[in-house]
Amino acid sequence: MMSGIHHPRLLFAFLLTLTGGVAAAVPGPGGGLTLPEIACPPGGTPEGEPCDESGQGTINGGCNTRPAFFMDVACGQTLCGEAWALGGSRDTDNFLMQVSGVSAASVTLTTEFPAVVFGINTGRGIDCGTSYVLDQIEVPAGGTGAMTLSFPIVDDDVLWWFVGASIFDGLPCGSAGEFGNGYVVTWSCAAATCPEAGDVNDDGTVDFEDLLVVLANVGPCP
Ligand SMILES: [Ca+2]
Ligand SMILES: [Ca+2]
Repeated sequence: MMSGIHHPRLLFAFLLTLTGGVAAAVPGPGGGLTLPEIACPPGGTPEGEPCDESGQGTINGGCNTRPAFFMDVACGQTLCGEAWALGGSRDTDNFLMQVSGVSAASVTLTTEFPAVVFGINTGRGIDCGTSYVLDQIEVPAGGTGAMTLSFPIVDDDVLWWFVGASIFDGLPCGSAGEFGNGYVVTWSCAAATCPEAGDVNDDGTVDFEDLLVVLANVGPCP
């Protein structure tokens, strides 16, 4: 559950895309059709939280645990995780990312189960009462989805990502149900660029050096 997380307030321009198709089902061991398992790509970071329907654990339960637990992630990182949903509850995987100096942050999710991703504004601190969803995507089982948040969007330099099932039942651990438990999520960021008008000396930074150039050229144009 995302108790304490407010609904979206659109304070920014954003791009939202669903990419790729849904993977084709293949014959399973029991003769029925099943979706192919998603492999963790080389370099992928394991989530490190065991699939356990009895609770949220102490790794990344976010606001569903007291105290709230988060995993730190970084731009360029790929993480391989698992999630469950059973009897009205679901696993919640929450990640914090430093986003200072970037113009956009993107997330791509490939999932074995119906999933949802939230990009959450931390509101000058990790606060389960004041943080709110900036944007979200739902990704079908066997599918891949992506979302880009364009800056300036946050009033802090930390962005909070939530990954979990979009269902609250029918996803036991051990891929024992209709769906698998695995997902792969990748983050990427675009570096912030200076406004061209202010970067007078074209060195990629707007600073006092630019002001000096302006002051040295004060006066009527020839
Ligand atoms: Ca998990
Ligand atoms: Ca979790």
